[in-house]
Amino acid sequence: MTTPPLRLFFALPCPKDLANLLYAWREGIGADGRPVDVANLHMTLAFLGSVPRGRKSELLELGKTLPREAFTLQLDHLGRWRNGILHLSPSITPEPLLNLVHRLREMLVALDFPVEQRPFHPHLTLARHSIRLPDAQPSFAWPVRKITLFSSENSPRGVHYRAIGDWSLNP
Ligand code: 2AM
Repeated sequence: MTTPPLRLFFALPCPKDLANLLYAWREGIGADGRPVDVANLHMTLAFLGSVPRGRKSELLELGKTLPREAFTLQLDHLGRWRNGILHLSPSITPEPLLNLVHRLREMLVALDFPVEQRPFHPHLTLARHSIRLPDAQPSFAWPVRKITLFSSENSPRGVHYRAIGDWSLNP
């Protein structure tokens, strides 16, 4: 029997305190759609999709060479895309985040991993299948101190994101 591939993505994991705040805020504004679990809140940097297990070590090595400059994200915009993704985003994308994503994409290409061609739109998904944009003005500061390689796994309780690699950023 062959071992199934992993479903991987690099992301910024939302710190627990902020995730709890966002969860409560989302409830308070009466957001519709299917909420993302509080433990799953994150910002995707690069989605890899299906990856053979044997290639995991390449990604763990790649993680070690990523830029390590810490930054703060000001989540000051609530938006909804036509695909039903209700999200928070920063109206200004910090330079270190742009550098990080640029470098990550560059290294993934060099290793022959599939890479998103579209421009990077930093966002934290709050809910999926949303049909209504609540009228609300967010203002959350997210001190970004960690990059994580996640494996997206299905369990009887829904999708679970398991951290398989973590790299800390230097303030
Ligand atoms: P999101 O960043 O808009 O929330 C794990 O599936 C994460 O990777 C999700 O957060 C998801 O969307 C993001 N992602 C990006 N491209 C994806 C794709 N083609 N399929 C599934 N998830 C994708």
